[in-house]
Amino acid sequence: MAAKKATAKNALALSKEQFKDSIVKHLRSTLGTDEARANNQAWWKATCSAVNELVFDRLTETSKANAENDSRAVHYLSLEFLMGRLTVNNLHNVGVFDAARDALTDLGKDINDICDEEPDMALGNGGLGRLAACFIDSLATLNYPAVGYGIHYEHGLFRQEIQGGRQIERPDSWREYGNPWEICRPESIQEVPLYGYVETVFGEDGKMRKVWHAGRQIKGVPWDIPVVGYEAKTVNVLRLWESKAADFFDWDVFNAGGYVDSQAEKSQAEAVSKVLYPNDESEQGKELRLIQQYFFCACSLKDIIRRYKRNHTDFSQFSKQAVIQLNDTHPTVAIPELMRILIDEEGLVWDDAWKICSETFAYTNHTLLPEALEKWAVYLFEKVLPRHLEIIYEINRRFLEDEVEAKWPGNDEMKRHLSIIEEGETRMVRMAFLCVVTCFKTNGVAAMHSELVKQDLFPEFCELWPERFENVTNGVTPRRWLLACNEELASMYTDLVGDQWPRDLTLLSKANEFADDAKFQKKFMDIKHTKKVQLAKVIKDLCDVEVDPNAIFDIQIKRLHEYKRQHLNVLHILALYRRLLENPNYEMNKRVFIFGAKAAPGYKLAKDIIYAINKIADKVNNDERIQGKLKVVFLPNYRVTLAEKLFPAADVSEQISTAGYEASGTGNMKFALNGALTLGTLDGANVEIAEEVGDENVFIFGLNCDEVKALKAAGYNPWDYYYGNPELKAVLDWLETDYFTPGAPGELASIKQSLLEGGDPYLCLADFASYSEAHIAVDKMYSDKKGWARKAIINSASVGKFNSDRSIEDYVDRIWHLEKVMPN
Ligand code: KOT
Repeated sequence: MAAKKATAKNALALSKEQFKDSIVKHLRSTLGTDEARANNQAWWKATCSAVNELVFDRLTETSKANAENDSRAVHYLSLEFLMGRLTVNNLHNVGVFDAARDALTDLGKDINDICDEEPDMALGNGGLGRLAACFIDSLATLNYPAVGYGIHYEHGLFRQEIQGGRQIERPDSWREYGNPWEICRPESIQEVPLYGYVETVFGEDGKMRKVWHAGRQIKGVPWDIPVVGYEAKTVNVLRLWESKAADFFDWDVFNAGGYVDSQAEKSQAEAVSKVLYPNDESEQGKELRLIQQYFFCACSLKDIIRRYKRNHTDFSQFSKQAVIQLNDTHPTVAIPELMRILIDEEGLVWDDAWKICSETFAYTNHTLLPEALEKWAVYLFEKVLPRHLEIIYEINRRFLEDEVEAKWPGNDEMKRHLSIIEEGETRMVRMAFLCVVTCFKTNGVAAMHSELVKQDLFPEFCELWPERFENVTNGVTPRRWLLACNEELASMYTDLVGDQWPRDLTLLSKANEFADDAKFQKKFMDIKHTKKVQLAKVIKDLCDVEVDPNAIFDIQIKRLHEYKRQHLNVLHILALYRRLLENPNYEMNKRVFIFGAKAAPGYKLAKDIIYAINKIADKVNNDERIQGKLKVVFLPNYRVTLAEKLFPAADVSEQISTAGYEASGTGNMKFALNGALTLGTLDGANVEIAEEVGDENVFIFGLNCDEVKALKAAGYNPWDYYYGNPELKAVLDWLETDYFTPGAPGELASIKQSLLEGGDPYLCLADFASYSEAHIAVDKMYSDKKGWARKAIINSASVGKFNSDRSIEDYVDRIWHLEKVMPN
């Protein structure tokens, strides 16, 4: 019997024949070509236009329903939305994927080739940006009024090329040839002031007012990306701002004969939305980055207020109508901006403005890493946003003199410790403190992380306001991360539990009843094998490496960072390789270690680790002595589109961060959902995944968070582990030779150095032995085919909790308090 499919129901759905007609019509009337002349790009755009006929209609209905209801809405402010491709996802969510595929087949086209024309919308670095993308998908699916606000970067995250084993960054130009999903809205352009000075003026009533005389003005042009909920009832908007020169500025200069100057003005203004900063979890304090933050916050707030004012004449209902979620501290400047608008422009008194702000903003923390906690030099603020600095000072003064003084009377040390302004050689604004002081809720992104946010990051704030701290465990959208990326497994589940699982992922738990069923196991593992065969082909195409789909596919895909410990994975690979060389009969299942990772362009050690992986891969993959038992693959340009091919093909999911450092992780959820077994530390959401799937179905190793802290407090000495473990010593020493870099000894030495002289800040050496044992357990377990299949099924069937719809419902219950609006 042909497998059933979970197909979104949609009254507007097109039949195959209608879809064909629509595509052909768009080829001709939208793209100015025809079936005979069109290239794949034109076919792709015509397909998108056909879908958009449905999508735009739902978009209009949704905004009409929201306006009529005057409903409370969430505004998700994020500097990053890592959307990936939209075509396949939208076809699924509108419920016309099959019709589109069959229509294209009839027209002589393969839907995969056509959809491959779409560039990734890579407007984010990693986890934080991808989470934002999953969240707006869930908000639309659940019919909540919501707008995502961000920046319309001309260049998203760089494209990674590997040359001679090293990462090279190339510009990403995702909209070079136009993007069929976006709609420009010139009617909603906003002006953004910058620089200048603040004047204190006294009105005729004797009242003091502040006037900010901006030194420059740029404009923000909104581009709307429709966000199609599952079954396309609701289509929300992701509104991205593009910066342009404000008209009157360049015209003034131009008219005065300064054509060249006016061009400089134009390119300065356009620089603001030119490129996404590629630094994941580290801060650089660059002026242009501060301007990016302010630019999109100012545009978004004006947009929110403009919409509010359609139905309201004063601000008394503002915080009832609008909640603004700050995706980490990057949009924090929205706080003083709203204060400024309310006081300076709308004439509210401080206390009323403050009440509105503190009832409107909520803040999500995504990291505990000290280098990622944003601070801005006071002098930069003063230069770019002088009025905002004054407001921040006043927020701080009131906080210290009222709240801190009341709780800890006369304690100047505490005031210094909690001040939003950090004293020192360069005075700094601590953005996270400004968030916690203002926001009515602060949340972490996994249970363990939220505890650490309270205990380690903000303990005193938590003493002051315990009720402000929440947890909302992250989730991922099952539409993209199972339905669209793993059609085979998706239809197996639809056969088993019906077609509602893409909404209610807990329905998959039914599969637990079949975890020991031989037929079910075979079907499940056959699908895994199919996905591994497909991935093997991708690996051959991209890396020219042959891998055996019967081998264990062991995958670590995430940004490259020391705390994520790709180099711990490398040390273990070297240990395995050494065992195989020393003992050709060393018992192990064939294993393919697969990596995908981008390094921040200025992060030297991260780039050295990529180089090491590639050099080790060269050697290992071509060493006949080990008879193909071990392969190492580094897939270039890891991104959402590649991730969609990797998660379904994984046997082992590497989640090996030092305990206490990974806030949540979301890749861990996608792996488990697709039937991979987690090899991980008790960190972030791994803890909750283990809880859901059962300890016996994951491989946990290493120090836990308390042990990490204790070892650090006691004075961790990596040399003890180096001298105490001959195998570890041997692989570290290997890195200093020219074995992997013939004729160039020392090219991989920086890794050893960081782990010994550098003090091994993330305890790779301390966890090495335990990690290595866990790998032996993985290998043993894989030999038991039935035992492994059982565990893979249980993993996939038991992670319903990590549906981002559940995360959104948690946000709604605990923080946003929204009501659903059903468009007609
Ligand atoms: C980046 C810069 C500053 C502050 C935080 C970040 C950040 C955090 N970027 N990505 N993250 C990740 O966010 C994910 C979603 O919550 C988490 O799953 C992951 O653990 C974070 O590392």
